[in-house]
Amino acid sequence: MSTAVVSDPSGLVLPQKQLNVIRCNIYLGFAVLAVGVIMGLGQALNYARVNVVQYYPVVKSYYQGLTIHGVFNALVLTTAFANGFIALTTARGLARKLNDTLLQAAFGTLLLGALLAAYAMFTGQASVLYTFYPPLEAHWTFYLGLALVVVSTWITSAAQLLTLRAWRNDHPGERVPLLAFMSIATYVMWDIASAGIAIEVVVFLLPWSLGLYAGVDPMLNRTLFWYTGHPIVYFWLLPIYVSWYGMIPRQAGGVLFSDTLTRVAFILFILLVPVGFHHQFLDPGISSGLKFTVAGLTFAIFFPSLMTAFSVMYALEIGGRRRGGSGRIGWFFRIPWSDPSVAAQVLAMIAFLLGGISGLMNASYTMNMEIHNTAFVPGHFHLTIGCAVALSYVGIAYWLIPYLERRELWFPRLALFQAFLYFSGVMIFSRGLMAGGMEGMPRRTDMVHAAYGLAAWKIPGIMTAIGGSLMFVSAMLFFFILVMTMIAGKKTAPRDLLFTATVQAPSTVGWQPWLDRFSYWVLASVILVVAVYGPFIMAHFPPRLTTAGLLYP
Ligand code: HAS
Ligand code: CU
Repeated sequence: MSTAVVSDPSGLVLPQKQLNVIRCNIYLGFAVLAVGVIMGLGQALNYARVNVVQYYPVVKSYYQGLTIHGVFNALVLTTAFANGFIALTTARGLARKLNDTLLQAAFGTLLLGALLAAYAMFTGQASVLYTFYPPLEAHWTFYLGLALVVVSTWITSAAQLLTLRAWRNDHPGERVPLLAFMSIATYVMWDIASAGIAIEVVVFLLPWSLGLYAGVDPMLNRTLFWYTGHPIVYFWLLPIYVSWYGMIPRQAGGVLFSDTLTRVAFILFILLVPVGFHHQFLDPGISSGLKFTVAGLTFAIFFPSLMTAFSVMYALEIGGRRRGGSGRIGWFFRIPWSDPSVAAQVLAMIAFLLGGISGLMNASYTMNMEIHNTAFVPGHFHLTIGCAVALSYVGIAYWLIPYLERRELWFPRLALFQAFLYFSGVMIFSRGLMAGGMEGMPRRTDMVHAAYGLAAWKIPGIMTAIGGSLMFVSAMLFFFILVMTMIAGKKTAPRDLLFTATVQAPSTVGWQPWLDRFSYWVLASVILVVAVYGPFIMAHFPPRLTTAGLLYP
C-alpha cells in the first residue's frame, strides 16, 4: 500500500483562470531566460578572449551584459518559475485553488519589477552585477524593480498561507499533504530569508539612489545582501526538490521511501537560514569566531541535500528495479531514460552531485581563500543553479508546457537530445571555469580587455567557451521545442498532474504531526538568525552612510 502526496488524488483539473496566471509566470520566466542566455554566450566566449558582445545591440560593455545575465537568469527567471510552479503544486497538493486575485497581483508586481530593472540595465544605468554591491550605484528604477520582484514572492506566499488555513479548517486533525507541505515550506523559508535584501534595498539603496542619503555603508549592505544571498540559492533549489521528491519517483515508476524524512529535510532548510557569512570569509570587519560558526552551520545545511540525494536515488532505484533492472547498478539503466522529462532531471541530479561537492569546497575556510573571486565560483554555480536547477526547469517544462497547453510534447527525441547536449555543455564549461579558477583565473572580469593573463588560463578559457557555446545552442533548441509544442503539439484532453506516492501515510499520532506546525520552525529559525546576525548588526549601528557612489556605464 502507498499513499498519494496530495489531497483528493483522483483526477483533479484546476480551474482555467488559475492555470492561466501560472502560465503567465512560466512564460515570463522563459522569456527573460532567452535574453539571459544570449548574454551568457558573450560571457563564455569572453574567457577565450573572443569578443562577441561588441556585436550585441544595446549592450555596450561586458559588465552590462553580465548584469543582465545574472539579474534575468538568477533573479527574475527563478522568481517567475517559483511563483508559477509552486502555486500549481500548492493548489494541487491541497486540491484547492489559490486566490486568483492575489496570484494576478503577484504576477503584475513581478512583471512591473522586471520591466523597471530591465529599463535601468538596458539603458546602461545599472551595470552593478546581480549582487549590486554598493558603492557601485544603479538608477533608482533598478532597486525599485528588484524590490517589486521580492514583493511578488510575498504575495504568492500570502496566497499559499490563506489556502492552507482554509484547507486546515476543512480537514481538522489531518496532515498537510506532502506536496503542499514542501511547496509552502519553500516560501516560508524564503519569507524569513528575503528580509535582508528587502531591508538593504528599501531602507538603504533606493533612498540613496534617489539622492536622499549622501552615501552608503558598504559593509553593512554586503552583509544584508548575503544574509539573503545564500538562502536565495535554496529558493531556487527547493522548487526543484518539490519536483524531485513529489513527481520524479512516479515518473520513474518508483515510490518515495519516507514522508517523514522529506518533511525533516525541508524543515532543516527553514531552520538553517543564517549562513550568508560564508560568502564573506574574506571580508574584513567580521570576526573569525563568527566565520568559524557560520562555516559549521554551512556544513549543517549540507545534510538536507544529502538526505535528498539518498531519498531520490532510492526512489529511482525502486523505479529501475520495478522496470526489470537488477544487480547493484542495473536499475540505473532501467530508469525511463527515453522520457526527456525524466532524463533531463536525472542528469540535473548528477550535475548536482558535483555542484554540491564544490559547494563544500567553497565552504571550507582555507579552500575558500584559494578560490574566492576566481572562476571556480561560477564553475560551482553553473553546476547548481545553471544545471541542477536550470536543467530541471527544462525537464519540468517538458511536461508542464504540454499540461498547460493541453498538447503533447513536440518531437520528444529532439528534447532528449537537447537535455544531453546541455548536460555535456555544462560539464565542459564548469570544468573549464574550475580548472582556471584553481590557477587564479578571475571571475567577473572583462578578459577581452584585460592587460594580463597566464598561460595556464588558456585551455580552461577555451573549454569554458566551447562548453558555453554548447549550452547556448541547447538552450535555443529548448525554446524552439517549446514554441513548436505550443503551435504544433497534438491536442489532448485536460488532465491531472503526475504525483508521487509514499510508502506509508504520514502518522497522525505521536510527535510527527508537530512537524507540520510552521510557526514553531519559524520561531526557531528567527532565534538562530538573531543569535548569528544580532551582534554584528548591533556593532554596525548606527549605519555609516558616508561612502559616495560609483557609477559604471
Ligand atoms: Fe553555492 C557560492 C557553498 C549549494 C549557488 N553558490 C555560490 C554562488 C552561487 C551559488 C550563485 O561556502 C556565487 C555567489 C556569488 O555570485 O558570489 N553552495 C555551497 C554549499 C552548498 C551550495 C555548501 N550553491 C548551492 C546551490 C546553488 C548555489 C544549490 C544554486 C541553486 N556556494 C557555497 C559557498 C560559496 C558559494 C561557500 C561562496 C564562494 C565564494 O567564496 O564566493 C550546498 O547546499 C550543497 C549541497 C548539495 C549536495 C548534493 C546533493 C545531491 C543531490 C543529487 C542526488 C543525485 C541523484 C542522482 C539522486 C550535498 C540531491 C542519482 C544518480 C546516480 C549517479 C546514481
Ligand atoms: Cu552560499
